[in-house]
Amino acid sequence: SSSFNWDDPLLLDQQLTEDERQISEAARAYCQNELQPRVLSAYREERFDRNIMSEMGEMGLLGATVAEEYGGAGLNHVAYGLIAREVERVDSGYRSAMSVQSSLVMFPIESYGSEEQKQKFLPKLATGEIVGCFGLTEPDHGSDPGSMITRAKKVDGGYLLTGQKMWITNSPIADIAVVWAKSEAHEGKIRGFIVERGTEGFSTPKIEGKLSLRASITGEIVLDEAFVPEENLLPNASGLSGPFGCLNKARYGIAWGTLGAAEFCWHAARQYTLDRKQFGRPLAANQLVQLKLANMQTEITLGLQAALQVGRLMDSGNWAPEMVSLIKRNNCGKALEIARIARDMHGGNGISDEFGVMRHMVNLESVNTYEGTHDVHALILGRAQTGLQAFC
Ligand code: TGC
Ligand code: FAD
Repeated sequence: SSSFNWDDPLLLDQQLTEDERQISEAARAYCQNELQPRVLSAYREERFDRNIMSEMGEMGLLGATVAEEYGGAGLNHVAYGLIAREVERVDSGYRSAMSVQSSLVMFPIESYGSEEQKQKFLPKLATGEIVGCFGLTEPDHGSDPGSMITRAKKVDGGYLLTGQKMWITNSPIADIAVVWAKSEAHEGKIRGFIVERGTEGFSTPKIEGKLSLRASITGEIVLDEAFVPEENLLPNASGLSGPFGCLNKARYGIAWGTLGAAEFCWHAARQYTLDRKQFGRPLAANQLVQLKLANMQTEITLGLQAALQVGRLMDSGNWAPEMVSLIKRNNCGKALEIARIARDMHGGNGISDEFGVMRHMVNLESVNTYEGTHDVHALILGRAQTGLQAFC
């Protein structure tokens, strides 16, 4: 028998390849050395530091799974997940910025784009020289994006886009936006358009006053007859499967990322209750406290194994979107619960931003909502096992 690692009970580390382990360690070093020291003030000031995109690009953390010929890192899905876990260990907002660039902007251009689009945009997105965003959600159409009203009207040489997108990560600083709209010239089907900054009729007002993901920048996309040339239409995506194809990748990354946040909260709660004495002994000596720590350890360990398994299945091409719904839903929900309990275990100190647990807790509220809410993923799983559609 071998000894028990309290912080890696089922030996996840040993299930990784040497390359995966090295990528994870390099990502952790960057995140702990460069991101962790900045997050407190960024969060207080509700500010996203644009340099982070260039730094991540330099580290090879953007477009991890994108082919090397387009500037990506050509890594597997497990490596991408490990990166998300390290970034979100610091803050879900930083992971959001990374996810959107990698899974929601680079992935669709690589998968659905023309050769010219790939060559024009991917290398610059990979280095962080340009930033992208993904516009699917609208003010009146969130869980039900199929009912979107944003329209593309065919004109000479391209399309005029009109509509509004809401709650768009990175939109105020984005150089390009992948916007999903119903195209009249394509039988009203949803198509993807690359809208470039500087386009007349395209603006991206910032959303202020967020109590969650304050170190990430979020905005709207307003399209008022914004002209998109024909060459910026994504040729190889038609219908909702286009945006959902991207969401599968991003949701998968979130399943790993949220457990990075949960690990931070668990480790913080363990250390805090070991250090803090009440009634003459460490809080960690109490049965109720140990029960909470054991629950955290169990949920995180199981969730990581599930994420690893889905990653391996993605890498072997043997996966289904419902698997991603299962781990996105479970891991977000469990991480949120763990963060809430860690906050409680810190007592009064838990509400101070200096301890980080409440920041993670309120961040995870957003993560539990975006990319398909916790309940929407339950309905996807319910449909998959009953054959009955419960959305409407
Ligand atoms: P439904 O009838 O289920 O499907 C319509 C078409 O889409 C296809 N499809 C998928 N394709 C690939 N992967 C998936 N996961 C897919 N799910 C569905 C499906 O095969 C069908 O294709 P076709 O060719 O037959 O037409 O569509 P529905 O309208 O009934 O959908 C219901 C529901 C609830 C499943 C769906 O609308 C949903 O998932 N809603 C959640 C919306 C969502 O996730 N929005 C995310 C916005 S982006 C974001 O939040 C980014 S945050 C990023 C960050 O900061 O990190
Ligand atoms: P609604 O769909 O109105 O849902 C409200 C509540 O109703 C939820 O609890 C939901 O579970 C429940 N509900 C909905 N339908 C049903 C049903 N049929 N049965 C039972 N319950 C139901 N979108 C993008 O396109 N790009 C981005 O980059 C992006 N970034 C985001 C960043 C942040 C910080 C946030 C908060 C959101 C972001 N989103 C983005 C939007 C996000 O994807 C949506 O908020 C999410 O899909 C939910 O949509 P909604 O907010 O309209 O909620």
